[in-house]
Amino acid sequence: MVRKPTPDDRFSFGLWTVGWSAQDQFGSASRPVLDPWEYATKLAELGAWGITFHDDDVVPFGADDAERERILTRFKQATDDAGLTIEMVTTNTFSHPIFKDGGFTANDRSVRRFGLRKVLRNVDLAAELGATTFVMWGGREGSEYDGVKDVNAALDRYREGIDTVAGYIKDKGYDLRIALEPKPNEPRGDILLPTVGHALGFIAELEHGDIVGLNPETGHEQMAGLNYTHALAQALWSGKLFHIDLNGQRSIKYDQDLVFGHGDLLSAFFTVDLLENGFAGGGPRYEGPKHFDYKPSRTEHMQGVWDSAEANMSMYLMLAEKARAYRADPRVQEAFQESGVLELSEPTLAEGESLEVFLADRSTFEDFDVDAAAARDYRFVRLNQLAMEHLIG
Ligand code: GLT
Ligand code: MN
Ligand code: MN
Repeated sequence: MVRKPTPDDRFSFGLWTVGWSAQDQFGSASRPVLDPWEYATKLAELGAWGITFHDDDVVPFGADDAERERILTRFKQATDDAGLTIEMVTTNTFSHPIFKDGGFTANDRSVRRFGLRKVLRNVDLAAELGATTFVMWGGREGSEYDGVKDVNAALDRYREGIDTVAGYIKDKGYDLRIALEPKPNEPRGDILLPTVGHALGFIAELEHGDIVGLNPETGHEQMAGLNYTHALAQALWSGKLFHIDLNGQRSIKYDQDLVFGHGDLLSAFFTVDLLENGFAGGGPRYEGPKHFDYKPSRTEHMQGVWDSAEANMSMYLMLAEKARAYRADPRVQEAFQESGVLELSEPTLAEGESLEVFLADRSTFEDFDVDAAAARDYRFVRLNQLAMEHLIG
């Protein structure tokens, strides 16, 4: 039996996850759409701590100011009553046909100006509701055909857009940080900022990059054949892991958005191990919410929606318990030593060692016993088997 999640676990969900009525490219909706506050109330009952949403998840696109105010007041009341924290807010610049060629990087300048206004308006809302993260997933920023997009200009416009938003946040004094969410493709043939690495390179070119970081999603890195845990690790190392989207993906194919752990289970184990226990040798830790961005499968009706929401949290809690036992196991600690896992934290040059001294040290090269070093048995397989034992033994 897995214990019930509590607000102390800091699990949060996008409203668009449980709120997805399962309409896809091949079929119409398979479930009803509830009011936004109904999802919020139910998620809180299941033990979630937080909720996140796009502007359009709560207020229909194009609603007038009075309607917007009415809906938002009702939604805020429901989240307050349920004790839910609105930890992140994001903007939909991908659903409406106006954004078919992107929001910040559309070839049409009037669309870019409209997109920027939509985002800035939503930044005000995010700050008003007390959110501390503002995710930006540029799902339509990209192309299907290489000849139609001047990528140099597109990246200029992308930078202009993000810097304008970040500068606005600073001018207003909002306690808000932007988290870019990479994805390699879908809905565009190719999306700009396809992976965590691309996004880190982009952030380094920004004027206001200090308040811009990342929101890596499990399945999005895995769609590119990449290692999600390594992506989180590099984002942490760069001081840029601002938020996470946990879910499941089984290999390189369309974006599955499965329940966390229902894709690559071993990878999910090491993701949780990193989030809960940190790096083996210490270092930066992720302190933010555990946010799930999944889609209840189209086969599910309403009970299936709640079952799957619960499954995300249960998977995380089960893996967290196993990851703790793994690290506490004396055999694992001993294997860490033998495998040199902890040795990697020691700098290659000694403290204060000059390059001159290093080059003169014959024991490192001229007199070094290469054969002995080459014969070292790292025994990584044994260490990995211990992880497997904790995971499924
Ligand atoms: C959309 C996408 C997600 C993003 C959301 C935030 S929207 O559902 O598939 O990965 O996190 O914009
Ligand atoms: Mn996804
Ligand atoms: Mn996501």
